[in-house]
Amino acid sequence: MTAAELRDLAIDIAHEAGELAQRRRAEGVSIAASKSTLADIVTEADREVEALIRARLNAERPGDGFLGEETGGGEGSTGITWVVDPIDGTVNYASGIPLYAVSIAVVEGGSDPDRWTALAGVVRSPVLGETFSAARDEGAHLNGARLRIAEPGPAGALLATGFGYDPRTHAGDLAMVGRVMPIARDLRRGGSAATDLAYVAAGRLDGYFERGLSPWDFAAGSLLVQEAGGVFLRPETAGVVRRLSLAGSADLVGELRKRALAEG
Ligand code: LIP
Repeated sequence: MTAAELRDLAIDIAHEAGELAQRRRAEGVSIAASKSTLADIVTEADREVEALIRARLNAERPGDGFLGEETGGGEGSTGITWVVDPIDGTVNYASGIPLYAVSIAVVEGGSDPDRWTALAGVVRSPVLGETFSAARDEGAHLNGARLRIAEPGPAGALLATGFGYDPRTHAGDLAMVGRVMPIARDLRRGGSAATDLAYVAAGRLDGYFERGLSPWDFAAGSLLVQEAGGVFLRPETAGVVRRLSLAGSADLVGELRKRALAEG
């Protein structure tokens, strides 16, 4: 399958998965468990949506690998791996805040983000009816319309960020926000990294920065940004476990990197 064909398969599955997530939300959501911390929750819907995605991929692409937030990973035999966050923005979803997304990416070269090549990605926002999609070298689109990143205006950059589930990391993350704010016109914290990255690709946000994302949070959104003419970067810093993710124009990402990583 070509990258465009993989993208179109991901779109079809993301739409079905998004409809299931919406139905379960309307029926009432139950917390299934906490993961890394009390704040890091998983709902029964997260698990059910990931199972649906996995079943569809097993049927359509039986030899491919899979890396999902809720069920982990498995290497395939084709060199192709699907990287899935069934409901990105889980806390929003569980709280009834309609900003959540199904994120599905397909990569080649294994499931290490530092080594893979992303072939296609989809971020589906079911409540808003928005499908952000990209295929390598085919551009990024929102419901079929071509996307292009934005450059910050004279008032500064409209930025988004997020905070980890571990309260012990909040002080450091807030200090990083303080170092970045002098170049910002304002800051958004939407609660879904995949959506934030899709909004950078769409030019709704100028830039994004966050520490500690998981591969499934950024796998699709990073390709959207790149195919919309932007840069997605995860600088490696010795001894740093919660790596920084950056997205935006090349100039803005360079400035964000300098400020975010400065010792404060
Ligand atoms: C979430 C991200 C969010 C981040 C949260 C969490 P989840 O993903 O989308 O931006 O700040 O810590 O990682 O857990 O909802 O799939």
